[in-house]
Parts: sequence; structure tokens; C-alpha cells
Amino acid sequence: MAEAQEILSEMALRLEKGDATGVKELTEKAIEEGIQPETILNQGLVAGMDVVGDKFKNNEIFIPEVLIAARAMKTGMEMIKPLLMEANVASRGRIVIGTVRGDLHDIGKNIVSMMLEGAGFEVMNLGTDMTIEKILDNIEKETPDVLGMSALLTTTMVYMKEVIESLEKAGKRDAVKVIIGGAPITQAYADEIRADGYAPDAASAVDLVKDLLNINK
Ligand code: B1M
Repeated sequence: MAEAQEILSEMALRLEKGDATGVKELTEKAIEEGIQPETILNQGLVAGMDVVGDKFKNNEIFIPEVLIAARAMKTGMEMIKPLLMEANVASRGRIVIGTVRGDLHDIGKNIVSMMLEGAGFEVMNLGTDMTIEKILDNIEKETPDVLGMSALLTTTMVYMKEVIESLEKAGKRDAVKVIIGGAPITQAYADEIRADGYAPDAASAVDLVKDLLNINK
């Protein structure tokens, strides 16, 4: 167990330094050691990215370093994705998810997306910079049960409100449950814009979707 903790701490450190090769090797090692994919994700990769976030906030590092760390994060995420998928096969519901217009942050949204897929949902990941037109188009085309919107900037989270108002105007609001999340989002904001739910993290997002679709946990 001490070894597992060492691997995860080293992984977080390598991610913080933007060492994609190191993150790859340690992720491989963690998988070989039989560490659960959720643990690798949360205690290795996300833990490293949390430190990056704090350092960025305190002006100790800048955008290039953050981008390099994000790339290392993606390397690790791609390796554990198949393991998270293994557990479930049948689709329990359809979800369209993306980061809203003007916002390029996709790490958290991709984790939510991966965890939902891992829990057996069919996920259409629309990427970043998701516009109202794209959302309406996909609701029409994909007939999802849930629309998930992510935002990391206080300047872009307001777009979520515009999306919900557009759904109402288009007569589509009752066709989908709308869930929102991202660092600046709160339950109060979800209530204010009439979203169906808010989740602070990926595991809670899975629980929220199950609740909204009346799926037994
Ligand atoms: Co930017 N950035 N960034 N950034 N960035 C933040 C968000 C910031 C808080 C940093 C800071 O100053 N402290 C700040 C926002 C300030 C604000 O608005 N209040 C900020 C800024 C200012 C900017 C720029 C404007 C910087 C600039 O250019 N001057 C710029 C904007 C670009 C744009 O989007 N138009 C910018 C750019 C970037 C990079 C491109 C360098 C990079 C993004 C790379 C990428 O995503 N591909 C980046 C990063 C990495 C960050 C930080 C450091 C880390 C974000 C992250 O990935 N966290 C971030 C600081 C921070 O958040 N502490 C910061 C890890 C991730 C696992 O957590 O995304 O919160 P998170 O996701 C969680 C939950 O929030 C939740 O579950 C996830 C997993 O548990 N969740 C959901 C997320 N979406 C959900 C959806 C759901 C449910 C739950 O349902 C649908």
C-alpha cells in the first residue's frame, strides 16, 4: 500500500512538472500494481492538477507550464479510460456534454464524461466552445436524456443561462435534463438559471444523472 501511495504521489509530482513521459510510465506502473482507475485519476492525476491550479492562481507558474501539465494529464487519462469503460456495457441513458462558448477548459469536463461512460451512459462529447446552435442541433439529432454543460470561467458561466433560455424559447426545455458544473459553479447558480442539477465533481455528476433518470444506484 505504501508503494501505491508513492506511485500516486510521484505521478502527481510528474504531472505538476509537465513530464508526460513520467506520467505515462507511472500510470502504467499503477495499472500493473492493480491500483483502481478511479484512485489513479483522483489521487494521482487530479491531485497533480490541483497543485498546478494553486500555483497558477498564485502567479508561481504561467500558461505555458499549465498547458504542458494539461498535456501530461491527458496522457494519463487516455491510459485509464479503457479501464473505466470495462465495468459497464449496456447504455443507461444518453448524454450530450461540452464546455460552453468561449471556454477552452476541457480537463474536468472530460473526466466527467469518462466517469459517465464508465457508469454505463452513452456520452456525446461536443468538446469546447459549445454554442447554443450546436446544442440545439445535437438535441435534435441525438435526442439525449441529459445535457451537461461545463464552464471554468466566471465570464463564460453566464452562457449557461442563455442556453437554458434558448431551450425554453425553442420548446425543448422539457426534452432534456440540464446539469451544470465547473469550478465557479454553485448550487445557487444552478437554481438561479433553472438547471435541473449541479455537481461539484465527476463522481457526484454520475450520482446526479442517476437520480435525474431514476436509475437505482
Ligand atoms: Co485557465 N483559468 N485560463 N487554463 N485554468 C482557471 C479556470 C483559473 C481559475 C485560474 C486562476 O486564475 N486561478 C482562471 C479563471 C478565473 C475566473 O474566471 N474566475 C483561469 C483563467 C483566467 C484562464 C485564462 C483567461 C488565462 C489567460 O489567458 N489569461 C485562459 C482562458 C482560455 C479560455 O478558456 N478561453 C485560461 C487558459 C487555460 C489553459 C488553456 C492554459 C488551461 C486549460 C487546458 C485544458 O483544459 N485543456 C488552463 C487550466 C488548466 C486552468 C486550471 C489551472 C486548472 C483547470 C483544471 O483542469 N482543473 C484552473 C485553475 C483551477 O481550476 N484551480 C484555471 C482540474 C479539473 C479536474 O478540475 O475543471 O474544476 P475542474 O473539473 C472538476 C469539477 O469542476 C467538476 O468535475 C471535475 C472533476 O472532478 N466539473 C463538472 C467540471 N465540469 C463539470 C460538468 C458537470 C459536472 C461537474 O456537469 C456537466
